[in-house]
Amino acid sequence: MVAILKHLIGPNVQLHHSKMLNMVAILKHLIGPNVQLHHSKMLVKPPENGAAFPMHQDYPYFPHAHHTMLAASVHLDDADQSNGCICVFPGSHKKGPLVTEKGRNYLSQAEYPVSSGTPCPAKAGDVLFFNYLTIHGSDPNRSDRTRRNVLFQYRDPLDPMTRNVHIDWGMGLMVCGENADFFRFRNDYRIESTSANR
Ligand SMILES: O=C(O)CCC(=O)C(=O)O
Repeated sequence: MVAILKHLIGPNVQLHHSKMLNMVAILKHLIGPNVQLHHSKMLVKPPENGAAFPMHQDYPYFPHAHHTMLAASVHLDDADQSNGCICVFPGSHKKGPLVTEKGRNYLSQAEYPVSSGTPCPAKAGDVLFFNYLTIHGSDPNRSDRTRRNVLFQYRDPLDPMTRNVHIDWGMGLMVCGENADFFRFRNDYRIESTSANR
């Protein structure tokens, strides 16, 4: 992670390293003593046409039994409403998993328009944490500034997935603590043969 941030932001690795230690402390506070990476991804909203994310919960993409999963969205650029910062419904994780639009993982846009969410403006380097049941989304980027985030999803290693979906290479890396299930539960990383990869 330090190497990626160094490449994207600049050479001040010492600063990022101390931020990483803070990040582990926050993850322990939110999840518990054992924290495991589920996956990471980078989001880039280019100027003027970066697409919107309709409001959704991350739960249906990778459902787990105990809902310990949370996102840590590391901002690489300043984000505000004009370049499509993340908007949330505070406290919505308490609603539990919600019904989604038919055949999609988004929530009803009539019931949950992005415009009724609470914007979370952030500076480059800020990290926004939210549970995977928190309703969130973002507007398009209407500015002339790129909006980039790296989004990490973390969980308690003893929180089992309830459907075998969203398997990523590298998932399962321990951030801190221990994985008492290491020998009992192993993800199946096989990529199924489809007409596309045959
Ligand atoms: O960063 C954003 O604008 C939202 C990303 C998001 O909701 C997601 O990846 O689940």
